[in-house]
Amino acid sequence: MTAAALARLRECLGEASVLTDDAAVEPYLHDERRLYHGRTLAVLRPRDAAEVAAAVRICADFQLPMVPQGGNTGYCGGATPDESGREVVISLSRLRQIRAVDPLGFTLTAEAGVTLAELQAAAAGVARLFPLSMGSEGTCQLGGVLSTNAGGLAVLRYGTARELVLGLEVVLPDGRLWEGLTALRKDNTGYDLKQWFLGAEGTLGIITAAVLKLFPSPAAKETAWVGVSDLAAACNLLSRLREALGDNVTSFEYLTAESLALVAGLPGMPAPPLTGAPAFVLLEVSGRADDALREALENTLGSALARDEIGEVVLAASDAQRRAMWRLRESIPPAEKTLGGSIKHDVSVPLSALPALEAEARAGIRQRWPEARLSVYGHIGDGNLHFNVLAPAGALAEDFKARHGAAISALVHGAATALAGSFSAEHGVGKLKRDLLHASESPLSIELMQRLKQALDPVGLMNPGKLVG
Ligand code: 2HG
Ligand code: ZN
Repeated sequence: MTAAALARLRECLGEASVLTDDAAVEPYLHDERRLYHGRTLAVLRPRDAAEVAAAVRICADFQLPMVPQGGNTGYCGGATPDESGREVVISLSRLRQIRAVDPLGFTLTAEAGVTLAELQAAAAGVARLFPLSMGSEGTCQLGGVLSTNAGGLAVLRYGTARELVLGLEVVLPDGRLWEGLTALRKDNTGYDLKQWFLGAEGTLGIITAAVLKLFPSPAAKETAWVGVSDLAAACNLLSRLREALGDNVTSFEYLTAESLALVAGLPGMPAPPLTGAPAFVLLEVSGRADDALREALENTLGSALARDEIGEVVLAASDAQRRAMWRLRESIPPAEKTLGGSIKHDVSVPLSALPALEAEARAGIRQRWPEARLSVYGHIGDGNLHFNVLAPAGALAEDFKARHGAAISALVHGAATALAGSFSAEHGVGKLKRDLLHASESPLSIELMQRLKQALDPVGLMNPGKLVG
């Protein structure tokens, strides 16, 4: 039966688009963090939406479970097949067309396999901005970005991936193509169907293309690196900045000296613009050339300094210095990785509760694991903290994670829950946080999710074992 399925897939997609050779399928079998390693019946590499639809129809006919995969940069194992060897991986990386760019309508229509950096470049080519931005932008792909409702570094101003979508094209679990590629900004005609698939991690269908919102390209940008005593001081600065500069505040990242020290261990890193404070804010404001951003920023930072609310400040004097600041921030996850990885937490709470969250989690860790190293940073403007815990210096990372990971995560997630927070602000659920989802959401929320899943994928073939599937 599987031989017959493979024969049909080869006939439909062509030999070269159906990989079964061990070496060829290997890169598709594990996730970015190497938390999971699966097996697969075959990796399919369709070239367009019609081929995706045809492949899904064949898999549905043979009742083969399917795992959609994009750039494979996710953190929760949402795109990795299980160990049964029955699941078929459907790679979207050959859906590479930018189908349309409309500078007048401020939209861009692109296929699932286009990388985030390519989308940004296509928008910049017509003097527009596609604002989603994150460390993995060179390799992460649109389909995955939308399926995980990715966040990143400019959510404060522009929102998460979900908020940047006008229309979607989706292959449903039975192989039908839902053509929802509208570019309308107003369309009040019933349920907003595209929302079902955004952040659904490929459990309800496969996104093959999207119409995205573009924005005016900011002519001016100012970036600053500010020393702060703690997270409360950072939150206070954010509030002052927003009062003074409103929506010009584009990014507001918090990073502790602990995280910066990890980055310093990577080869070729620029020196931090300033050190000596317990924590730092990396902030960016952007707008029109005549917005007098620099002056407004200098005034706001100047009065905060005068009131002793912040420490030293460095304003980026060149684009090179600005890029160096961002490089330091974006190098925190790779720095953790070179040390054997961390026990990661991607928690969010209402912004005003952020200092309490950090204090609570720190105190708990210090009490039970006084030697553990911390790497705490995050997207403060979004109330989102990455509270990561590393093995004590000299200890074996794998061993520490295996022995203490569950208890440490229970502590950090417990602190977030007690403050009405979320255990997954931007990284999604996948396989990794499936149990947490069931434990944290109300029975009614889980029931509603399961009903939606049942309605769209009654046989349960689409990305099983992820989210509520
Ligand atoms: C970031 O903010 C990413 O850099 C990764 O969300 C966070 O690795 C992490 O814990
Ligand atoms: Zn993040």
